Amino acid sequence: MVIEADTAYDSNVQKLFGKKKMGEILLAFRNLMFPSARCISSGTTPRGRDGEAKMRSVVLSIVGLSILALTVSASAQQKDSCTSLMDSKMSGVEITRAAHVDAGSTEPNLYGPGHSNPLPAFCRVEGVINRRNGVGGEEFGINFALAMPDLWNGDFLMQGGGGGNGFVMPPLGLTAAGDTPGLMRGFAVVSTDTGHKSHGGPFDFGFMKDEQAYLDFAYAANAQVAGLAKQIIAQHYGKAAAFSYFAGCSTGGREGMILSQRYPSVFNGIISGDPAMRTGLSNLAIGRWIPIAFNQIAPKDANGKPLIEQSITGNDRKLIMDGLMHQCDAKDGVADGLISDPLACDFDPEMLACKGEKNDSCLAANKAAAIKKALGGPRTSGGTQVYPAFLYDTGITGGAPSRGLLSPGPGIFGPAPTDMTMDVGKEALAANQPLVDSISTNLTTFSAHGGKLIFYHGDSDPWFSPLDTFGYYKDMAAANGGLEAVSKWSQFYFVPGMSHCGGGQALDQFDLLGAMVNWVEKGAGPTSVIATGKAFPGRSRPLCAYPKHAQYKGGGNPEDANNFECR
Ligand SMILES: [Ca+2]
Repeated sequence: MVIEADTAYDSNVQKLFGKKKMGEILLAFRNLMFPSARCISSGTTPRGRDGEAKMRSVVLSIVGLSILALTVSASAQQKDSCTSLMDSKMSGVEITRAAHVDAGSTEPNLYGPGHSNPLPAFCRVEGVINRRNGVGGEEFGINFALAMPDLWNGDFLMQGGGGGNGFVMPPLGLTAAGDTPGLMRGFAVVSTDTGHKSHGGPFDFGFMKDEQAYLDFAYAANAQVAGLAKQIIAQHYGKAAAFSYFAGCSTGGREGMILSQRYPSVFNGIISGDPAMRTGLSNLAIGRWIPIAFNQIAPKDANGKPLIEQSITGNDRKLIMDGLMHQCDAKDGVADGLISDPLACDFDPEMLACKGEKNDSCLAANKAAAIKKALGGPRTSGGTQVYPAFLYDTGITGGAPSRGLLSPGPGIFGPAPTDMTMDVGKEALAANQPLVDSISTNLTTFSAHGGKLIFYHGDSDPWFSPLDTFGYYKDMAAANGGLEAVSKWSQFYFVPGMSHCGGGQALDQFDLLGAMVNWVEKGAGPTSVIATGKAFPGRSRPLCAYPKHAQYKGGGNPEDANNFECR
């Protein structure tokens, strides 16, 4: 059973990702996964709940030079403590590096030019858990990197992965951290490759042929690394981390869900963004159902193959976007290019269908029907929905790299299929991946110890439907006492316009990490956080927890979040 699911997943992934030029994949992946990398800031003092760190930061800011000696002394202690970690003896663990890094260093951006802004002083520990030889003699092992800042805020943050993992990303804690990554806030931050090395970019799933590597990626590695990181943190600082957090998007979002569902005691707070929650089924939707619907209306080449890129024209996309904005933009009180109440958007492409002869001001009836079918999500021949619809949002007509759903063609998912039909029921059965899918709703242990769980999802994510994550949230709420009870420890945020984990016509910079810390440590659950983004310079909006959305109050500058309320 497991092997079948495994093979199906592997082949789905190969179909979707297998033949794309690596440079384009890397660039697209960087844009999709690390949109906030450009915004890394430095120099922020730690939050300071930890007494020692707080005192140190306050004193430093007030007294200045005369205290430098104290800092140097503290730093010397940190350096000694750091290098001594090389001698740690932990079963199954090899520490391969333990070195103090002075303030001002940078981390390279693995997926493009540039690097982070200067980092604070920290102890960097690298190592590998369970180094072994697996299928084909290949060396496997769970590699990790842990950054422990000299000015520690007393807490631990694990950052999630992306794509097929296989890289140890710089442990900075960028996800949902606004413009101040976790390391700059004083968190000890860990990252991991979850048990294998990529041999071909962010979507190399070849490791899945090795059973243990598959299990490590599917669910097992993160909790092991978290446990080890906690040990090292306690050893280095002389006391345990007070609170533990996880934040990740895409595969990292899935990892967060897995941790809440299968390792409920490891983290106090988990932030899960655009989770790759059921990739077999989402791949079925975006890699099969949607393109096949468009193939059915596409012109054919001389060999009878559909020319999918011509199935929807630029004029069609303009008609749809104009119609969508006309129908839904102002529902939140202001026509501002953001559909802030996505669940209230009642756009239907068939509204635009030509009544008589086709002309430039209407959609051909067969196209309107195909678009409605495509975005309505895959259904079996009996009408059973196997994956949810996608939202009508501002990103659906977008171009590469985060190609919108109404811009079909080759892209990050590889060549589009040329099939004209599919058996949804049969393909959906093969698309379930019990070990990978993060769909269990029993969170009684997680919630009972005070765990907090925040979801966010870009309304224009072209890979995973926000309605799938939202559907999970509703199912999970129903299974745990209802939405009102669950909202005391779990929230869901729609992010208008946002593509996969960032980008799009969106305000994609928001500090859910800070909100989570307040919730866990002070008991104050957020009702909203402020969102900004380079797509709309000078604009801010509240990002509101479901069931509320940002609504313009009706007066005042509509660029200012203060003139909106969560309603
Ligand atoms: Ca609006």
